[in-house]
Amino acid sequence: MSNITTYLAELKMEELPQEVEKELAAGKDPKEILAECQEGMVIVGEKFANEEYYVSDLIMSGVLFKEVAALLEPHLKQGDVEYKGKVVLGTVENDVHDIGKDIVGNMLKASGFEVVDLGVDVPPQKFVDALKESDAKVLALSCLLASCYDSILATVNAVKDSGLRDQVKIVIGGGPVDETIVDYSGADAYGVNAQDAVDLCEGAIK
Ligand code: B12
Repeated sequence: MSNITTYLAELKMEELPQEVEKELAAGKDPKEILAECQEGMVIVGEKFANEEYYVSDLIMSGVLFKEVAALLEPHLKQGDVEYKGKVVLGTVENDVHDIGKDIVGNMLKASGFEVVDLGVDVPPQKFVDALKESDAKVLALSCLLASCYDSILATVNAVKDSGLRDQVKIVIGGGPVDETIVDYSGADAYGVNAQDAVDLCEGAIK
């Protein structure tokens, strides 16, 4: 296991940012660091599920990850990129996880997308209103909780009811989301990381 994964899994508030700075200075790919942090977060989640960690530790892992994401962000920028179009992004209703969503948003922006980020716990109608207002052709939904699959379904249905479904591609992602949730909700595709999100959004606007 990498130092970064271990430090995040063990919530090392001082060692982790120092290690990230050190590895960036040594020329390590920031996307690799991001992937190692995500691995660390999975371990935090497992420790929480095993009752070794508490909600306070989840909160701490969130603070720590955001600190690392801020260190990585300038390194993820890709210079001058071609404008690719608009994406409406948000975490679905009843879910307040925003770390993955923010990383997806930053990567989309770095790749040339204009991102309308609606935040967390977003009701279906708010997504629809934003699609109408922005004329975006892609809707990206983040969902970390199995209890919120119905929020994905409700959002897809709200887009259908608004008459926009034919013009808008809906991509989903976040920890537990997979092909079965695509089938369940009627979304178009899912991705497992922020690079997938970029690839899916690029595919959707073609
Ligand atoms: C940090 C954390 C929290 C923090 C969140 C802080 C924040 N600002 O986001 C806090 C403390 C708020 C929290 C609360 C809760 N949490 Co929580 N949390 C986590 C933890 C440890 C890490 C999540 C994370 O940030 N990962 C790192 C990011 C980078 O990864 P990611 O979100 O998956 O995003 C990546 C990809 O999935 C993808 N992606 C994400 N979105 C999208 C969208 C698209 C379109 C695409 C293509 C890709 C994509 O790209 C991202 C970058 O690579 C996870 C463990 C885990 N395995 O995920 C549990 C976890 C998600 N939480 C869990 C639970 C149960 C809860 C609580 C119910 C706990 C409680 N009893 O109160 C509450 C729910 C609150 C709510 N209503 O939302 C469970 C969910 C179980 C389940 N399957 O339903 C998990 C899995 C822990 C566990 N193993 O039990 N949590």
